[in-house]
Amino acid sequence: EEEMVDQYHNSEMVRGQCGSFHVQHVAAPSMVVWSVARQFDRPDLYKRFVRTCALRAGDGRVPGSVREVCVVSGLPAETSTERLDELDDDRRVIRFTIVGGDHRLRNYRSTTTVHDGGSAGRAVVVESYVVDVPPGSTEEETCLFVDTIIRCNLRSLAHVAEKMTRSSSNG
Ligand code: A8S
Repeated sequence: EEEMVDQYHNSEMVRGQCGSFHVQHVAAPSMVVWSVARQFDRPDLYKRFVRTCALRAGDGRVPGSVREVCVVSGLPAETSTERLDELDDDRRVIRFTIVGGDHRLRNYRSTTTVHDGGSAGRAVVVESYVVDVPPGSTEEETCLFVDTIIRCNLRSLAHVAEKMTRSSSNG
């Protein structure tokens, strides 16, 4: 039964994995939010834990592009190797998989979508992920860790897009 429910609600999650999703409202046009979120080679535009990022394969737009991210000190990791799975400018979808690095997030896959927010100049961002629960950790610990990072990233994305919108309308 549990398996059927899991399968029904999240067809991509298998045993030993956990995942969640977050919704962020933004006071900026979805086009502006997407212009930031779509830049696979520039996660540092809004991800505050990213110190540097370099492309290792592809151009950052073609699926299979690979980026190597170095994160700020004080985290339980230094680097992460991440592959672009999909970048769709029409549907405003970006998906990537973490394929390496000195951290514990094995098989981390995330999907971020940007939507119109219902009224003019407003957007909604949805980010979901699935990741293996590392040996010796619980689902709760794993999700708490990832959720904290994602909430931080989404708030920062909102701030960046809102700031871009204010500065372009104020001249
Ligand atoms: C993202 C999402 C995550 C990034 C995690 C979850 C990470 O960059 C950080 C700390 C870690 O221990 C793992 O969209 C890793 O970037 C901030 C280095 C992968």
